[in-house]
Amino acid sequence: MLNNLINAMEQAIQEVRQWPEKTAQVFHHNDADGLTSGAILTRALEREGFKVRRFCLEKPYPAVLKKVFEQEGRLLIFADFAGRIAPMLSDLNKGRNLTLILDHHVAEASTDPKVHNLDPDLFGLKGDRDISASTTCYLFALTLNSINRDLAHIAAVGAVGDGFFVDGQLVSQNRDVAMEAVQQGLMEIQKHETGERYLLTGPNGQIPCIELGDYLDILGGVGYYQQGPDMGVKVCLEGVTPESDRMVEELKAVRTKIFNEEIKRLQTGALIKTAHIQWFHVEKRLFPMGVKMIGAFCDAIKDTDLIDPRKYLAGFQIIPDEIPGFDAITFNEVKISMRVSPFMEGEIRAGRALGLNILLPEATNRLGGFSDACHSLTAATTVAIGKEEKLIDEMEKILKGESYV
Ligand SMILES: [Mn+2]
Repeated sequence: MLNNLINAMEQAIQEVRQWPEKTAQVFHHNDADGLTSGAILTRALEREGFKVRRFCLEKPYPAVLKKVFEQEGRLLIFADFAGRIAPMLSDLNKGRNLTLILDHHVAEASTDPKVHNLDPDLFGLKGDRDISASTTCYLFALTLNSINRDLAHIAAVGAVGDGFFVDGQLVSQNRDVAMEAVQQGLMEIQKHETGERYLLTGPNGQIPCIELGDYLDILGGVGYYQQGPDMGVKVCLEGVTPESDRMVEELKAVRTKIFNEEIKRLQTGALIKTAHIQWFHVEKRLFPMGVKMIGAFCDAIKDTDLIDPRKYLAGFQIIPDEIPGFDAITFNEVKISMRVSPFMEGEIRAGRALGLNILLPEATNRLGGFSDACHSLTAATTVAIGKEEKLIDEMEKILKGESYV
């Protein structure tokens, strides 16, 4: 399993070394796992003499991918997304660019030999348990050159950031990177009653990985349109600085203000309820925070008495027509994020309610929308502006057809 993945990485690396283009374009996600992935790839590729152009994306939007694949002869690397859409990337690429996918979400095989899907999911590993994107990127970096072993602690931060623990601790490849960092004296693992705590050890003392993960999430998510991801990658490679601390504090204040305003709206009638779903629309009011923040806002309210614990929760947000690093892009799309209460979580886990990973992509497909990474308890997709109510209707239709609802 792991051997097959490493073999596939070796093959891809051989092609990378033979490829004439010596600038790597790295497209990575903006959460802690994605930022650590971007940092690991940047450092590892630069060490091999590549010039790295990094682009942080909140999602691999088709409109963005179309632009990316207008190029030819390039070296393109996708990290922490795109595993599932390898067939689509293959269709866009048509053998023209050497493309690598280092994701860990549920994946589909590529159909273009020049698109290497190195998603561990295709090799029998579980991306929501064994291996994060950061650990996948670390394995890639290590396969590239063993000098990159010193990046293990960055991979561990990403793994903790994605929050895939078994009995309170990292497992499999994710745990291996943490143990590697411990051996290098860069990490300490503390046992406690419910599992393990992972502490990064730096020149200025220790930071729990979980805290650093939140810190990176704020830079990448809240600060997405304000160079937060650049600062996040810098923090991964060079550590926390007073400058990054200041940025995080400012971003937190922005988030609190915007969230409080939205909560006020929901308290005064902005939450719409259907048979199984409760939903709201924030239009463009979360800007300049990134569109990941609609999911974060759902998370912030899903356990509160603002919402009905027996219904699915959905929030819509208009996607801004800009992506840092790209020319203007017209999306004309809304993002929907869905979450569930602790009660609904129990129902889904017990198989008595439909998981979001089935419900939302199915309804989105029917409206010609785009699904990327959907999990059973958290999910997000995009549809054209104006189709919001139709999407809710489609989900209701699906739920009414399910015998257990
Ligand atoms: Mn991830």
